[in-house]
Amino acid sequence: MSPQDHAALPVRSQEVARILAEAGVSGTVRELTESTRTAAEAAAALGCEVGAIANSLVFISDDEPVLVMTSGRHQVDTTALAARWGRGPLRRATADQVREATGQAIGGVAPVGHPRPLPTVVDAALSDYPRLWAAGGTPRTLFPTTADELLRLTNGRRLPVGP
Ligand code: 5CA
Repeated sequence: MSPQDHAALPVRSQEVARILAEAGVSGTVRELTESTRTAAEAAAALGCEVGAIANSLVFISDDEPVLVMTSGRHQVDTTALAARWGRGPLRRATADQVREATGQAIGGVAPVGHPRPLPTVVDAALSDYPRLWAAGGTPRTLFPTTADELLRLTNGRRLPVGP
């Protein structure tokens, strides 16, 4: 995607696209006409399995925001994940906390592009899919990626997060 194409994206997504390009990621951020605010909507818009949608879920743990890249096929078992991760309890962030931690709105939170890097887990279930889609900074933008790429981009840890 050329810089001109980036300029056509919403400003939050331009920042995500810039970081992906800098990291040598080949997949580009695209804006859909349909809402991709939830995993189900994103999967329907793309015609992919809901499990291949990588949701960027923000939790508060030990008084700091953390990111859990979660397959759309299941929910996070917060008790089990906190134990595996060696952290205090995980509580779902409020909309305001999500905005503060990421600079992005719920439904469009990307794995990157945040004011400060967040401690991150990448759901082991995401490794079941050869191609994933993650949000690109707004509720209508997505980019194609893989579990290994998400681990690299976020400096994250691969852990099971589901029940
Ligand atoms: N664009 C899609 C697919 S990539 C997406 O961003 N999905 S998501 O799961 O990462 O973002 C929606 C999530 O935001 C929901 O799963 C829900 O966990 C969370 N959410 C929705 N409303 C609120 C709220 N009021 N406070 C905190 N979290 C919320």
